[in-house]
Amino acid sequence: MESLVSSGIINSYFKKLNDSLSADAAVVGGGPSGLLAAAVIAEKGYSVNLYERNLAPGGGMWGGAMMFNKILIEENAASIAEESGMILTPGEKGNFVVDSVQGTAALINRACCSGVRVFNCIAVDDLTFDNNEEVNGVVINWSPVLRQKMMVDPLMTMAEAVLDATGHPAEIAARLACKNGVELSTATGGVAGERSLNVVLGERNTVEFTGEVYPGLFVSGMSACAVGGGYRMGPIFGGMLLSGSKVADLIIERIERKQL
Ligand code: 48H
Repeated sequence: MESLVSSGIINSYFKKLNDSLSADAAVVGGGPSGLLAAAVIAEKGYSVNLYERNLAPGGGMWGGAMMFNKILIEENAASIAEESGMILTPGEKGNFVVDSVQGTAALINRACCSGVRVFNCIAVDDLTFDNNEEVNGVVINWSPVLRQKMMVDPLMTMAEAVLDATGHPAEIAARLACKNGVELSTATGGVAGERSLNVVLGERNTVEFTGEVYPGLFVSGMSACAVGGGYRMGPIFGGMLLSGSKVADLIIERIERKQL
């Protein structure tokens, strides 16, 4: 029995890993925007790998605000939240309140049930390039290996589209720009940097700056805000869902173009 337990896990994990070596989309970061984008792309029948550095996906949504575990969702994102299985309670001025633990669990569940291959405890450390012209994959390693700075080489998995959904640090877009000296399609040609807090502008900026910043590399959520130079917005999450939904459509368009 003991060896059956081990072989059950090893065989199914390695099958998942092997199947993931070439995917339609690779999502870096399992916060709300990455989880939603991954789910929507997978629901259209495309293969999606999602890499999350931490043990649990969910990013900054679990903790609500200052660990008061409630978040706000605006009216214009309520239908996405509901479709994702979140329980919405009417709040003030058309906004809704969601229990952050229930809301985060619902998004993770939607992604898993739609067939997204979720790899937790794995971080994306770099990107792969096709002739320095487009991003076409990710370089991955175990998070503990990277945290311990162990000298262990990574593995690579290929994808038609890569999404930087790494939140405030916009790690992947920043790495692409700084390691390769390439220009991103932003006002500054690089990662412009996040601005201070303004709820209305921050929510608007998040969606506005969501998109393809280099051929094959897309940004969503706080990463889009940081790359485009947008405001932060505090514990309100409608913009993250709208951004995830927008970037999913853009990535699907790219996948369909590449597959013609
Ligand atoms: C693998 C990685 C890597 C890597 C990071 O920050 P997130 O929750 O992302 P978003 O943008 O979907 O949501 C932002 C929201 O949570 C938030 O912070 C808000 C609304 N802030 C407003 C404010 O004013 O502060 O999640 C990003 C995820 C995390 O789980 C990271 O662990 C993960 O990405 N991650 N995973 N490889 N290189 N870098």
